[in-house]
Amino acid sequence: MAVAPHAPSVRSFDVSAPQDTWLDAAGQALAADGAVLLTGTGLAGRAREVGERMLAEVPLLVAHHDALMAYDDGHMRHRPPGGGEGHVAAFLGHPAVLALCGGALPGPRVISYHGHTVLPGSSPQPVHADWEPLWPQGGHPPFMLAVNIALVDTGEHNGSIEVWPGTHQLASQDVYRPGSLCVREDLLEERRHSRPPERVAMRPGEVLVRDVRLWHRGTRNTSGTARPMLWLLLAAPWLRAEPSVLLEADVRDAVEELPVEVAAEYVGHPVGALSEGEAR
Ligand SMILES: O=C(O)CCC(=O)C(=O)O
Repeated sequence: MAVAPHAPSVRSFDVSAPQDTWLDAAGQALAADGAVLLTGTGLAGRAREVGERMLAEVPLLVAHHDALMAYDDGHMRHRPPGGGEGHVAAFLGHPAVLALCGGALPGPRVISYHGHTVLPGSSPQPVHADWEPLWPQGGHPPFMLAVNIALVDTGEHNGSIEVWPGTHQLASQDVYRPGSLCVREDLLEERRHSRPPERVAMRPGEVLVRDVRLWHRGTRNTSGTARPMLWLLLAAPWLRAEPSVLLEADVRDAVEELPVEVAAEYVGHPVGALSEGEAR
């Protein structure tokens, strides 16, 4: 069957340029495609450092595989380091990310600070959304954005994320398999022909901002090394959702100075892969 013409790939914007040269176009691309990639963030060094720390925790993830698994084998929920050495304030308060997210979602609140690590030999996840629409028939403006920050070079070899551009606009309760946020197979087949999915290659420190309704999935990591990534949720201030941001007390001042509200719980013990609330 011939593949119908479709819009170009997920667009990428170099945010080291002045904001007035990219912000409007990035906002429009986010609204139309449901995802945009931000490059030139200046986060590369800190991202690599945190990536190293998270890679050192991989044996813990393997030991607690079933408790930490998200959807399928090898896709691990992985809480990032929550203290000063985790560069938390830099990741939660990046000005370009906040400008873009704040345009789509006035006054957002960070309600989740987590990570995903894809282990070598992972099975692809089912295509899913991260959040259900606010009401059954959907068709409403964005209410929550997911922010993925790459910590290592991420490509087809080590499980780059797959996204289905434009599908945030299709969100309704009829899209998912019963009792889940996994997209119905017949709809995937249909969509594949009108606008196929894409893999998003990312360099350390690059940021993928996506509408939580966008169809996406973690893929197979065929390299011999795990692939960590950060995953934040920024929600409209009026949304009622249980926050999950666990941070160490030493970063409290820096986080509270950020120009974004962070729904954090601060604790007096180290925060990492197996912190409170995670598998033991
Ligand atoms: O880590 C990834 O590449 C995507 C993971 C994901 O979508 C999930 O676990 O919900």
